[in-house]
Amino acid sequence: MRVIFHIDMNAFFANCEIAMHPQLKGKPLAISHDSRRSVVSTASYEARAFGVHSAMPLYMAKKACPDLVVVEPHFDVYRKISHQFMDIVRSYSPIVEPASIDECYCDISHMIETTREQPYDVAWRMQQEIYAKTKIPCSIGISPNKFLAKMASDMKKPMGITILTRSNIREKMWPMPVGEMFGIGKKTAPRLEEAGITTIGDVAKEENYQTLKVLLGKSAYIFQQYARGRDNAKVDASDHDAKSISVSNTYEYDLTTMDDIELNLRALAEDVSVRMQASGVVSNHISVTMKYSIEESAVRSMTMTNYTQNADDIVAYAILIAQDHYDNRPVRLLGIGLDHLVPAGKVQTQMSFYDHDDQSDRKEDLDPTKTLLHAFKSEGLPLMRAADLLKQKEEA
Ligand code: TTP
Ligand code: MG
Ligand code: MG
Repeated sequence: MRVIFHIDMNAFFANCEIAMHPQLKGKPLAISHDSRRSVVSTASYEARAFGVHSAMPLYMAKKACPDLVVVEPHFDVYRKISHQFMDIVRSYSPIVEPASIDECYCDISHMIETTREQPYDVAWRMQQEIYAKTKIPCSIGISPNKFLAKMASDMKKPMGITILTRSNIREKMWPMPVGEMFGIGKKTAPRLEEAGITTIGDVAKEENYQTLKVLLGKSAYIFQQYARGRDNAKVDASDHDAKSISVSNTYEYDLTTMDDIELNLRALAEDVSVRMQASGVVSNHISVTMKYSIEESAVRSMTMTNYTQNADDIVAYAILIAQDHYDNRPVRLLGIGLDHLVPAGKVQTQMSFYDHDDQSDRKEDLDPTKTLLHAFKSEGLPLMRAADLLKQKEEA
């Protein structure tokens, strides 16, 4: 039987800030721009006790928690800690698949076979080592497959370790609301509930496959398999065959300022970059999705001047596209996609625009879009407005 871990850092951005500034420990924190219309990226568990959570408008968070301490995000720090975290996990088993900036899957089957150590003991050691070296607590799910491991890591936080297998899913997973099933979106959950499928157990036990098919479409079969504790997907760190990688986030509250859109694009760019690095791929073609309502969304794409997997480059282009496209309507979903993926070794990637600068003088709050525009100029490239680039490059 396989042994898969899913490891997810607890309140990641908030705990990174605490690691940098220990005086913040124990305080109710929200990581966000401190402007009236901003949206919270994440909250410390002290702030969550007041109901503050990711994607909540900051003014509501402040109302819920008057002593809230608002901290500006520092993505450079998060990225560094993310790398450190993944390297620690890789020292246990090389089969590691980063899933976002703060989480990864790790297949430790081989290690368990050779050392005969109990999976729980390995998880405990790993968690202690991650905490000792990064100062960030994490939770670990231990399961025979990726889906159950992902569900398990979310069950006990912070510093939780949860074993979830087909022999205990009845007690541990089936009673959970269907909306907490990984992969079920915020719009799908209410539709399932209306049809009487309110728990994960209901998905597992539904005998009328057509009912699920109507609600979940092509994914009905796979979701029922998941709910029954079955998932054959491999932990795969080097998916060279993928043609594209994309990430998106649906926001509970619409994003209403360019500042917030930029902040959230940055978070998405970090995630997509982590995944591209893990797969060893680069791309020169980026798209940004902005969704305004159920019916209305726009996807705009452009070709980048070089192949990259670098988060700063990706976010710079994403912002360029978004700035050009944004027309002040509230945005409910943002997505970034990279396609034309090729193995990193196959193309000559230019240095990141940022590598032109001496890293030691680099300011953390460097504006990526300005840097990109500067790079266009300094490389002698014609400086075009994003609109013009879009007209040229946009795909039919
Ligand atoms: P998560 O792992 O979803 O959340 P978390 O680590 O803050 O909390 P938990 O302990 O429940 O795992 O996301 C990782 C980071 O990604 C999070 O710290 C901030 C960022 N993020 C956003 O910027 N916007 C969002 O809407 C979410 C969900 C996360
Ligand atoms: Mg997390
Ligand atoms: Mg996570």
